[in-house]
Amino acid sequence: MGQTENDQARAHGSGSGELPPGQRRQRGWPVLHYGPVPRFKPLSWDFQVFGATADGQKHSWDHPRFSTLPHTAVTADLHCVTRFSMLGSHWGGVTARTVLDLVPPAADTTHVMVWAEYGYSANLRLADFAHPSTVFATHRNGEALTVEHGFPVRLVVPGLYAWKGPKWVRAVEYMTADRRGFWEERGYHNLGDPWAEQRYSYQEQPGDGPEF
Ligand SMILES: Nc1nc2c(c(=O)[nH]1)N[C@H]1C(S)=C(S)[C@@H](COP(=O)(O)O)O[C@H]1N2
Ligand SMILES: [Mo]
Repeated sequence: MGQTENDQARAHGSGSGELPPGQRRQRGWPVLHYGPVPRFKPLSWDFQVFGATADGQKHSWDHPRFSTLPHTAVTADLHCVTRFSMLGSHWGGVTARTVLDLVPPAADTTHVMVWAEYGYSANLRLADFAHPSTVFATHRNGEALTVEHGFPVRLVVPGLYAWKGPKWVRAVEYMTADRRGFWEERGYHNLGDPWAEQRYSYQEQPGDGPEF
């Protein structure tokens, strides 16, 4: 019996250590992002969950309280759409599942938007967000993230291209319909599965994403 697409995504999502098509292995960890590196302001920093929450309320954690949330370790690869992949990192942080448990979404939630400093955003299907290895990482290989790599918190979504993982995360928005994030509005694929080489929006099939 063949694997379903979902089983495959799950297997890859947990950090298979394999190279997706069209990718090459990168040793070391490049820094890549659009715009400036934000300065961390501990007093005003918060992590918000808003939109279609089950109780209709916005929730937020300040930095000391966010730091007390349960931590999990996840082994996962990072695949940049510019074709480098960094295989086999150990990420430490708060899983998306923990966030979903602490702030349950309304029953009709289908997607989330993850928001970062300066308005960077990435949209995800709820199922991809809820994958057990999707993690709001604070550490890699036992060390706190540097500011260039997203300190204090960056998202890692192992089964998708790395642009789906905002650095400097500040909020999660629960959504009852899909909406394009920063790169998804600028010509990148709405779904971004590296195993299917979903790089650009012109490759989208009907149903892969909302109209522009
Ligand atoms: N806030 C923010 N997060 C971002 C980006 C960005 O431009 N801004 N770029 C994404 C892209 S395209 C990649 S490949 C990874 C790179 O992460 P790194 O610099 O830690 O290697 O960050 C992702 N997260
Ligand atoms: Mo990237």
